[in-house]
Amino acid sequence: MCPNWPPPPTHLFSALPTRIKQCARDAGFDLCGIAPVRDFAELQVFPAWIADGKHGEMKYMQAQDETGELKRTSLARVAPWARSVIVCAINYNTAHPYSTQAQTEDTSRGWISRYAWSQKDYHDAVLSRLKQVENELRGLLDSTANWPLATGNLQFRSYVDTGPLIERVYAKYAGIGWIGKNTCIINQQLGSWLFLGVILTSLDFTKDDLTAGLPAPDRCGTCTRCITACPTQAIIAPGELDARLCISYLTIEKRGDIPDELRSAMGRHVFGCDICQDVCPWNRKAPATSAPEFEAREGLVNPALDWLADMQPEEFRRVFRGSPVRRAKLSGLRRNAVIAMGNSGDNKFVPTLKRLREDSDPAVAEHARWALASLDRVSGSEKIGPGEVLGKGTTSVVPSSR
Ligand code: B12
Ligand code: SF4
Ligand code: SF4
Repeated sequence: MCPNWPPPPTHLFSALPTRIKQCARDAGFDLCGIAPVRDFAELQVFPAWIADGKHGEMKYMQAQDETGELKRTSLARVAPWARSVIVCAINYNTAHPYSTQAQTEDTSRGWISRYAWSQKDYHDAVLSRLKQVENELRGLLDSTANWPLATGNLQFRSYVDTGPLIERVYAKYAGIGWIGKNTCIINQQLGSWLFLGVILTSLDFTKDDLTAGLPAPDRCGTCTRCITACPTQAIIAPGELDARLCISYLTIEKRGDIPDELRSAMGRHVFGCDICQDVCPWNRKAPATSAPEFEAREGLVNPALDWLADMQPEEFRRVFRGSPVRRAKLSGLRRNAVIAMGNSGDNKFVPTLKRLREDSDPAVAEHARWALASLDRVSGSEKIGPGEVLGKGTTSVVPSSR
């Protein structure tokens, strides 16, 4: 807020956090809180995380300001006008089994993570709701008599993922939930199937709203289920993830080759990973969402691996129009499906994989060769080279946590 402008009337200002939370509820959010802009202690570990290369190929995480500092370490530097961050969260859980439950044992099918089944990409679904909150807030302030502050002088900026901030740290200090050992924000009532969205604002609540900046208490206690269940040991310490090892990163962000030593542990995950949330006790009774955009698209819960591995560009565009799965690109999705075939222990995929090892996409071809060798290892004496004898072996090599 411009320092020369008078502050808004006290009665409006003290009521504002409640009004904002009401606007968020009206827009369909399940949770809303307000955090002050601060250089919180959790942000101080970020430079070392980047210096160690734990962000892998996600170059945007390294973005720096003109002084050479990492943008994400200090919102105060990159958005000096911002005083508070309104954090909104929406439940995306749908009533389908978890990846760790027995229903996924059909070895011819893979796993797309829960957040990506949706009818609509969460970036759009959450951003449109944030804009609604922003507009209602502007309207509310505009219509307030006796406060000559045109809302043009107030600043708001809404982000879903793309802002120069680590949303989970602000969510913690807005009271949305605690940062679990799996690094996810967990709410005591709703669990962790939450999307976050933030509105940076020049409104300064720190003096007026005593609840601003109060973190939700950590309720992980002595539990370490997520750390133990992670098939790639990507959670290297409580609250610390090496993204390069995370199946979510490997299947969504990583282009080209997946490191050989990680492929087996990826099981049949073809896009994202839910294991460290599936095993979390706080998700045992997680309620289902009422937002229609997050209902699952047909065919995406436990998708057939041969369907994905053979998908053509036209079908990919049609099936995944407006879906977060587009992020992996067709090449990445087919590569992931081929790895999953290699991990299925199911020899029925051998003919498909033999065809795909000659695929014009080098990533698909290379991983198909690996998958054939992997099936060969699992089926023991059964041969799959030229002149092979195909057996019926179906030993499962999915992660033990499934
Ligand atoms: C890059 C990214 C990823 C990367 C890296 C994830 C990661 N943990 O860093 C990959 C591709 C692996 C990923 C995966 C997923 N992601 Co993601 N991702 C992001 C993104 C864009 C940036 C996150 C980031 O800055 N990471 C950098 C690291 C260093 O930060 P951090 O893990 O948040 O760590 C902080 C805390 O852990 C804190 N901390 C907490 N406890 C402790 C304890 C100690 C001792 C210390 C020192 C520090 C500390 O310190 C860190 C800050 O420096 C955010 C959106 C955003 N702009 O924030 C979404 C976001 C975090 N992702 C989200 C989701 C849904 C997922 C997946 C569930 C998707 C899926 N099913 O596959 C998985 C979850 C995997 C996991 N266990 O984290 C949601 C999380 C919602 C929630 N409930 O928490 C977000 C917020 C997107 C959104 N707008 O809703 N993601
Ligand atoms: S998302 Fe999967 S791979 Fe990544 S930390 Fe969680 S369990 Fe491990
Ligand atoms: S599984 Fe246990 S340790 Fe991991 S986030 Fe959930 S409560 Fe915390």
